Amino acid sequence: MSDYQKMWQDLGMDMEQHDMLCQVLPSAVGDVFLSQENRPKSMDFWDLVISEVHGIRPAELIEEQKKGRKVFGTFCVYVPDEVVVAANGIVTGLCGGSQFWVPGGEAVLSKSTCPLIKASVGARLGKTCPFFRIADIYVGETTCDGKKKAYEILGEDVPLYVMDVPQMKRPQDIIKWKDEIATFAKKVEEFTGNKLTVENLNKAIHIINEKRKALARVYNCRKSKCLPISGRDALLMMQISFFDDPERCAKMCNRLADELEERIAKGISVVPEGTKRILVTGTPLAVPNWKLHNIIETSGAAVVCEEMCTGTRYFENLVDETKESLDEQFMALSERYMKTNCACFTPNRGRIDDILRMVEEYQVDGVIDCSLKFCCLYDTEKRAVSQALKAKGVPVLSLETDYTDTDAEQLRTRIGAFIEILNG
Ligand code: BJ8
Repeated sequence: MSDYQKMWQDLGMDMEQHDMLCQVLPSAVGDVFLSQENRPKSMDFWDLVISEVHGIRPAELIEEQKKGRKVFGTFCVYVPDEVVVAANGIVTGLCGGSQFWVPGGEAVLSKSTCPLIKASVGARLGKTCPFFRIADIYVGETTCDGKKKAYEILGEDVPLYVMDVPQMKRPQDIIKWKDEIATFAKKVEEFTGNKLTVENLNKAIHIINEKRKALARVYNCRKSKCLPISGRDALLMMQISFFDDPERCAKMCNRLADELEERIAKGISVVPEGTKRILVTGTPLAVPNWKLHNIIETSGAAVVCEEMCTGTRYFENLVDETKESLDEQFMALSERYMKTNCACFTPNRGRIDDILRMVEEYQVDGVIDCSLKFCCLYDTEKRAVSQALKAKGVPVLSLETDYTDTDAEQLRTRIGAFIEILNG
């Protein structure tokens, strides 16, 4: 990543610390991804992006900023990208997935905060992530308490806007979220200097829907008994989709889906017949958090689906493209986003129904429900998830982990034993 030294310096990054971070990435990419056999050729795009994750896309974002476009950094799949895209803005995900950033977050947050939040704050304060340096504004949201408080710190020296996410899904909550989207749209107009119109919002809705459809095509291929892509590769594609230009993302995912469909037709699988199929559910897996998938897939099973925000919650459900006024469009956005089943809602029966449906659709043999340490929302829902799965006779393993490697052997033992049971 040496070609980007000047860009990182200009961004005011801590070069010494950043060098240390960059040193660990190539070996992690090699170990987790490049060591796999029989990968789809179309993964070359994501291999390139991840190998220069702090270079290629940040350089593009800076070029776009020079043309006057604004970059919005987000932390949650509830923030409607469509509104930003309609105003010619750019959205980039900012959630931190590396242990490298956790101590920096711990310096200012309660230790009993989840690693995703600690890493995100550490990445900002430690000046070691270009995306945090580039974003012109951060968009937070009132999902979990940890995030709410972290935004107060994140917003100390960068513009920050927080969207107030409802806690329930009653009809009045859908209207409340619609109003919240309309208020956000005003902020986006003011910040970008561009007005939202029915036309540009419809175009943006279409762009993001096409991205969702392309991601869904890849996931549909994972439903096949002949498994054409590993869980690790699908996860990498998904993680990078949070940073990429949405139209290129759709193009690349469709290119991958073409190849996967062809593989299925030819009977090309990445795993031997009879390999146990795992659905992973729980908290999101931000880049470069590949620990769980790597352990599962190097223990003899295959991940075929993620019921996560870095998974099905990101692309399921489309926004109605037929609306003819901004008010109707905001309502259509609200209706789609409020179908996302995050554990911050009460009650959250929809997530259980999603998991049971996906077990069928993806021909799943067992479920691994994994939450990040100190995420009490997903940790508490484990009980309901496990009860519902057991009632249907689906084996389930509940786990908790963080970003360190200290529990890797213990996880490997528990996951290995679970797979052994599945193998009967
Ligand atoms: S819609 S899952 S992206 S909030 S793991 S930070 S919940 S303590 S990430 Fe999330 Fe939006 Fe929900 Fe999805 Fe808090 Fe839990 Fe940490 Fe979490």
